[in-house]
Amino acid sequence: MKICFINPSLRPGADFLFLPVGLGYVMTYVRQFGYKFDLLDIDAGQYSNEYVEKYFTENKYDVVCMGSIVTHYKWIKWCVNTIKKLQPEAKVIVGNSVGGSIPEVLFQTSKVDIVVYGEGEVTMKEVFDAISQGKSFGEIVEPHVEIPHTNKGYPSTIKGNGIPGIIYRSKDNKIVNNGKRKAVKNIDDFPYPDWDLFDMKTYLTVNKKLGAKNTWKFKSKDAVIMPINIARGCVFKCTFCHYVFWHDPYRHRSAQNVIGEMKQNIKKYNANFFNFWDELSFHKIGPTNKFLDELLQADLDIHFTAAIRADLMGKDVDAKGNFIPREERLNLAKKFVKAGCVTVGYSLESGSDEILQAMNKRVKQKYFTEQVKICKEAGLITNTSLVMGYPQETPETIRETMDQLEKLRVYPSTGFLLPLPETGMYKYAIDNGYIKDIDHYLTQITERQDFSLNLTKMSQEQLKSEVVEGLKRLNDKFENGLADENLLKTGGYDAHSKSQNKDREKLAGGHKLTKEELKKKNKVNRNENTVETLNYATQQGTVSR
Ligand code: B12
Ligand code: SF4
Repeated sequence: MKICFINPSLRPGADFLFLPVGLGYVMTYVRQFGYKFDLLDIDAGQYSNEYVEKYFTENKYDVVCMGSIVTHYKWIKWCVNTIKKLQPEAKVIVGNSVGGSIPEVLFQTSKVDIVVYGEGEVTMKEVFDAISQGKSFGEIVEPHVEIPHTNKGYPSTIKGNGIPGIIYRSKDNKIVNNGKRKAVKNIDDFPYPDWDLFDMKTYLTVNKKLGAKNTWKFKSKDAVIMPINIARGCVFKCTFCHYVFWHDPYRHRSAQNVIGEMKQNIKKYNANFFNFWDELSFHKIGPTNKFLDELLQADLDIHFTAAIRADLMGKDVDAKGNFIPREERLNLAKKFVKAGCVTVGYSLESGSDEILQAMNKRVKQKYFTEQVKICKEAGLITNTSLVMGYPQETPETIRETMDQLEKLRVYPSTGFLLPLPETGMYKYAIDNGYIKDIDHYLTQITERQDFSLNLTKMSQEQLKSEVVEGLKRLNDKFENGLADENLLKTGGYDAHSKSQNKDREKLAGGHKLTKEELKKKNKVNRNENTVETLNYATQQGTVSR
């Protein structure tokens, strides 16, 4: 059986290249069972659509697999249909949220054969087994049961029994939904992604050019950055958020397992900077302390970044109502720094408690304030984002949010509400007529810095200008020197930390740039894929959502 995996390019032309962790896991997992495959790495190769078309004209496969974030729908649809036009007999499989969160749509607008819902490793192995052994994917449940969904106007999938975690096109063109697969309990059981499957020379060289900011163990330019996934899913369900492990329990790898993977990548690739690519790397103070103790004991001499929430160190009671003294929370922040943590990402999202409640964020803005203060005291940089434009948003709530950031001297990664499939806000937008043509909507969404829908009572222009004015105020106050067009898309320039910890700059051996130099540095590259894209509010070496 000839198999090809495709790694699409979410941000063609971007300065950074991110190793695709999910794909790495899936490929490494299936290889254990003897499956061999080719990889068409469009991101690393920066291949054009013409190249892809030529590639599939010249190379024939039995199975072609790809996955991406749902914002890449337009390209995935094109790619699936191109392959099916050139090789109608090949089975085309789509995973990640561009498959699992919109199967009703993708099956109508493309000729996709199988969509993988949720965690991909075991499902893919079972699908490969079935295809290679000529077995069926399952049976339709009789009488037909339609699975409810929010994608109004698109036919429902029909309940099936068979390989869990897939939705497939049957021989008579029925779209059969085998339901969700139970997530793997212990994610330590997965083999570490084998990065030798990718062109590591390219990945490491591209990222090396830019280095990482705020390192103190080594010079920023000497950073060798690699991603690692230490936890899957999240304990919460915010109404603007979606991730593929949405229906799975929150699972954390053991510290020893994570350290094992780090050691391997330190040895193989000289990695010294790890991005914890999780929805939520650390959730509770006790287990976080334990994890960091083990990391410290391993003495790896590395830097890392992690995803947390404002309540980890900003809330003084635990879930059972027990008081957590400030000192204990400050000690945790100090331990993060001692273990090599450069920044922690946790989001204010909004400075209005009413909006935070509408988001089901289950944090209050006062936790954020407290946590920023604690992190500053410990020397830990805050990387935060905003979601602007909930239906409750007004000029006052925007000012309230910016006022809070101004007081705390934190420059945010700002995005507009981007209702993504399977989220509460997507349902709201469809039910209230904001999204009328789903295919069109999905085709034009990309980055959250680019406006998608206005759900507020303000005009779109007012909403945008209130947000931009607020950012301009912060930019001037903090002397970040961002040009107007970079207030939202900060160009990878480290505006978050710049205003927070000037000492780090000295440690890293940098010099203070003049406003003119900064403006030059902050040139925006546009993603060719759409009109205005790229999340430029990311700190160099880290990602931000
Ligand atoms: C790294 C990352 C990025 C990187 C992607 C780089 C890359 N090549 O992977 C970058 C920085 C480009 C990025 C951008 C964005 N991101 Co992002 N990102 C992440 C992050 C932090 C880690 C992804 C990861 O490695 N996960 C770990 C692996 C194990 O999980 P996984 O990728 O889901 O893979 C599993 C399954 O999806 C499936 N699978 C994956 N690939 C494949 C392929 C096949 C063939 C199959 C069968 C299965 C399969 O199996 C895997 C293993 O179980 C996640 C948070 C998270 N932890 O997922 C957010 C996340 C994926 N991003 C998100 C968002 C919203 C965005 C942006 C839209 C944000 C923005 N700025 O506007 C942009 C998209 C930009 C665009 N142009 O379209 C959301 C996704 C929302 C959604 N509905 O899908 C997430 C979940 C964060 C969140 N909770 O909001 N992101
Ligand atoms: S926004 Fe953060 S806290 Fe909320 S559900 Fe998503 S990952 Fe979890």
